[in-house]
Amino acid sequence: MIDALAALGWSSFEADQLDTDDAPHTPARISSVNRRNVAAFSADGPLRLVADPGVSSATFAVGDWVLCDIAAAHLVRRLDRRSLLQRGAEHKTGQRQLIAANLDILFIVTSCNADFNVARLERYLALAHDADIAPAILLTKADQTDDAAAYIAQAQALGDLPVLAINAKGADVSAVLAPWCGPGQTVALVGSSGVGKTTLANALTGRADDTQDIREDDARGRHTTTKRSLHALPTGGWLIDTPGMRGLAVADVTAGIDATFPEVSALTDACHFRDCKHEGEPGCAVQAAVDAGEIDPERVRRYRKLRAEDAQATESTAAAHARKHRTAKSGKPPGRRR
Ligand SMILES: Nc1nc2c(ncn2[C@@H]2O[C@H](COP(=O)(O)OP(=O)(O)OP(=O)(O)O)[C@@H](O)[C@H]2O)c(=O)[nH]1
Ligand SMILES: [Mg+2]
Repeated sequence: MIDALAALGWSSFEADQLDTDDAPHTPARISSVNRRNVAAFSADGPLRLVADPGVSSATFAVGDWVLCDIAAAHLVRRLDRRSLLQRGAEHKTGQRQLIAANLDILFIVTSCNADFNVARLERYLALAHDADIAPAILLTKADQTDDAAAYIAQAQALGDLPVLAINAKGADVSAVLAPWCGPGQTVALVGSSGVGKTTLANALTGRADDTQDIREDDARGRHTTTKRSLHALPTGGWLIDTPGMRGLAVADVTAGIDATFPEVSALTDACHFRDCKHEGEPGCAVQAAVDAGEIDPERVRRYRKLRAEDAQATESTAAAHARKHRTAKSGKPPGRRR
């Protein structure tokens, strides 16, 4: 039983959360989240589980560990997460969107074509760093460019992390990615639609999930994958495929942004003003480093932009929470005004 759970990625982190009341319940790992139920794997195989009424499916993420009552197909409770990848709310609902839980590695996928965008990669890196998930950048479609080296160099400039240029349809892809896919490891593929996430997932899992050609004119994908899903890898790890993401808002990931731009964030303590925005204030250490040619002004510009967006989103999330709290206290249904 323990071995079968370990094969699902169960570790002492989860085991330590169990107490005697949990004895009748079975651990399971969520493999997909549906509107009314969740699919999961227990040590004995796949299950469908329903949570208590009033507990929204949106509070669960693919990769979550839960305890369940198998006979009743009931999801009893979720265990704490080792890590959680989430992105900022797109419609100012104050609710962040859960992407995947209990990840060890984040494969940030982009292609050696018009999809490649340094600012977007930095957003993914900020989310990964904030969640303490080790990122790696996969540059697909290396077989369709004469200049993979230029893409590799730009990606490698983003930090000390693995950068791999690959042909997702090539025969050697599983062997190249095997070091990140071993027993106990959970890895997720994220990136825009059409970059080859499912092509990679199929190569790694041996499945044959749908993939689709991208548009010729702008290299954009067609949003083929519509659900996040967890799959076993023959190498002993677990892989989460995700739908292509359009927007990637940041919210409440200040530490992640600082970790993504270490050469900039390391200087900010030396600025004269504690709340320096690095926009030309006197005594700004960041500006001084730019003037001395020590750091890249474009990186500073993108750092400032992300920090500003993060601060604004964090503020509006806090305001939305406060509103909800007030509504709950007053007993009035949300959204109704008299
Ligand atoms: N030549 C080549 N084609 C690739 C490579 N990776 C993916 N493709 C092709 O790109 C297209 C899109 O691949 P998908 O795997 O569907 O992309 P996706 O990222 O899963 O897209 P969504 O599900 O929409 O998010 C398919 O036609 C793939 O065959 C690659 O490395 N080289
Ligand atoms: Mg896909």
